[in-house]
Amino acid sequence: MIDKFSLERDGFVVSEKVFSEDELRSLNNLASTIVPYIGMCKRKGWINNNEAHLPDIDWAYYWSETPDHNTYINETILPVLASICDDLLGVDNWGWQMTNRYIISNCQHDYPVYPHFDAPYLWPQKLDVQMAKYLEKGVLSLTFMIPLMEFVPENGATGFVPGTHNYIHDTIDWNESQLHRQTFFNDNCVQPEVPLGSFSCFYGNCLHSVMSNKTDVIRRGIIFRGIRNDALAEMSKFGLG
Ligand SMILES: O=C(O)CCC(=O)C(=O)O
Repeated sequence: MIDKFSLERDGFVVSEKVFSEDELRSLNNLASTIVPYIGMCKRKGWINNNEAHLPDIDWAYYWSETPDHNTYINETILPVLASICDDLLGVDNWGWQMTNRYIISNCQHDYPVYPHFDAPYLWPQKLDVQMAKYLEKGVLSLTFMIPLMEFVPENGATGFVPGTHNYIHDTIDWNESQLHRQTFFNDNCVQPEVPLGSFSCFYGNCLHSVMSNKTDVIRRGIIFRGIRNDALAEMSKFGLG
């Protein structure tokens, strides 16, 4: 890992170049053909999976499903990421979040930030489930973002607030505290560059957000998330994705 940021200290880190740039460019071409699943429309706000396939949506950003049968993903990318999960979450102590393997396409926009935590730290549909408060202490999830083109601040490289993973956050008043969180985020976030061939890895409880893309090129990245087994079991008990 490049040592400008530290997973332990900051909650996120950028890897060295480990993946083939040509393969990632091919994946970017493939990703451009996959229909949106959900996302944020500049004029209409949140668009769910009933409407996302419709043509002419003025997207700020959207998610589409990662292809299941891609050889480079399955035989090269996932094994690299799995070995990191083995190290940090424990061999046989974690699994992939299968319902949330997305390509995020960040279009040209200046939409407000949406700082958030990832599963299993935040369930916007069930805010009373706060696993960080009652499961055994330790890392509950690791999110990986594999850029399909270089991530730089101009095209909306993911924003993070360093060190936020060190706290147990109360999410009950999530909706009411959104404006305060946006201000806090805008005042404190950093946007590490992630070269093509590298990836970012962050704890699910490190506050982060999709950022505005000031270029006219859609910035895509693939997201995978490893989650500790006890949290996966809770998710299945509560019917959470
Ligand atoms: O696209 C990004 O930079 C961040 C995406 C993200 O936070 C998410 O999909 O939950």
